[in-house]
Amino acid sequence: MTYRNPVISGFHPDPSICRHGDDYYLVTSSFEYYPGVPLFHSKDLVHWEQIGHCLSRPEQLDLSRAGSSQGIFAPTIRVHKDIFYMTTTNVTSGGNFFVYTDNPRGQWSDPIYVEQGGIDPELFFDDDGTVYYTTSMDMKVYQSRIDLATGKRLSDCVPIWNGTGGQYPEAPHIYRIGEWYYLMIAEGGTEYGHMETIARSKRPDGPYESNPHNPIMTHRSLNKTIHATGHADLVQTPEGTWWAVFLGIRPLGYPNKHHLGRETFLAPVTWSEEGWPTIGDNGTISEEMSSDGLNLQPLAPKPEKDDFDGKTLDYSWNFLRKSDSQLWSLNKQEGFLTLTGSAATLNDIAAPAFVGRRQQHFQCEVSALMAFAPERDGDEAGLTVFMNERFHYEIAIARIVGETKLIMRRRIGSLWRIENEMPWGADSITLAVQADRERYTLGYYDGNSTFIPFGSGECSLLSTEVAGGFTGVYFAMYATGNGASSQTPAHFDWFRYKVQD
Ligand code: 6LW
Repeated sequence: MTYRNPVISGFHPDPSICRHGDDYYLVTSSFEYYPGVPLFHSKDLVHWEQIGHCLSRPEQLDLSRAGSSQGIFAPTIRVHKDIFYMTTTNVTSGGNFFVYTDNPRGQWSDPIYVEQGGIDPELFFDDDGTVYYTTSMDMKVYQSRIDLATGKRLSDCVPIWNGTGGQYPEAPHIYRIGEWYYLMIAEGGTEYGHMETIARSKRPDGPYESNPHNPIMTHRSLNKTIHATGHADLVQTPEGTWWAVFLGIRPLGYPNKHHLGRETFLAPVTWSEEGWPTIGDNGTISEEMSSDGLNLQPLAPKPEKDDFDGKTLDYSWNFLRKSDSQLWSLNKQEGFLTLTGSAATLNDIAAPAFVGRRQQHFQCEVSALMAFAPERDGDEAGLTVFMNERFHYEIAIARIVGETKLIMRRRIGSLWRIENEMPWGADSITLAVQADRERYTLGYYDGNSTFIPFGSGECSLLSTEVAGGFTGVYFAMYATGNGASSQTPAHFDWFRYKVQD
């Protein structure tokens, strides 16, 4: 039997994992998106269901100053004495902190801040009750002991390992296995030079001795469809076998460009007789891998269509920076998601009326039935294919110089233009975006359910290699008044995400 990588596709980087009994929990980083730190559950390591977010209240997550790819960096999740802890960094507000809960499907605590610099924090609970806090800072891995109740440091913060010479030694994780403490890190940067290395010590605070066989995983310079593998975390099954989750990318074209973001992958871990681990097949991994040792339990597929009939939004939906009840609502009687545009646009580092989900497949189609009859010049609502405020494509209805129009716009860095427009008379429209491996085709469905293309844009121009940053493409419903509050709300009756990979 085999399973397919990535196990969580689309923008889901920096995975961290823990096991509690037969249940696995996994978190990923979330940057400027709200709620923060998506939380997944699995019974078999391969099939993952999102069960919430660790940061779902404004008291836990202030992204008001977060530019794109700022905000929430890499998290670590751990369980200790039946309490779950998630620690991460808000790089634009407050720095390092952790939250905890006895029920990961419920609410997580308010943040407990830790006075330690750096990113990619790790919480390690030693058997004697000591809690170690380890971060990546100034090209080294630093550590202190902390008081779990207050987050206060109980010792100086000191460097414990520099790695093997790759740039950005980061994503430290510590494991006690037998008589050894292992310190595993990522090196080389999160791009094409990414790798995973490991060291060990008889004590959690070192001195750490580097594995002579490092790196234990890398795809640098290899002819592979998956690149940038690294930022790993280890977990042991109840039966005793070891697995790693880590990030990777699936670039297309030449030179390489990836637009789905960094995704979450899974590979088995083997241990040498000298007690050193290797990830995958001698440090490399594949899209199809053997599931030997796993008891696969597939999940029912998620419905393609969201009718917005529930009391709350599905966990797959995100806002930019915050959830603002002035800008969106769910109308339960009629089953609409209503967006009311503010002055903020998709070009601003702001919190526009935006409800989006990740693109998780190269080939897919999104469509949405929208009722919108703008009356004021500037009012606009529709669908966006969104990488960040400087790189996005739209298909929308907009009021421009007294006329209501269907428009297709592209913004690529400092270049932007309405590529196509025509007068639009009807009060509602089914907007759609069809994605393949080369391009997005934006258009609408006519009365005969025929897709009418209205413009297109290259996927590569929304890739990380062009747009920069740490995130991946979103499909979003949005509304804006383009500089003033919008007079007319946009009602979305449904949104469909159809996989065609
Ligand atoms: C993450 C860090 C990194 O915290 O990217 O390049 C950051 N390195 O490990 C964001 O994913």
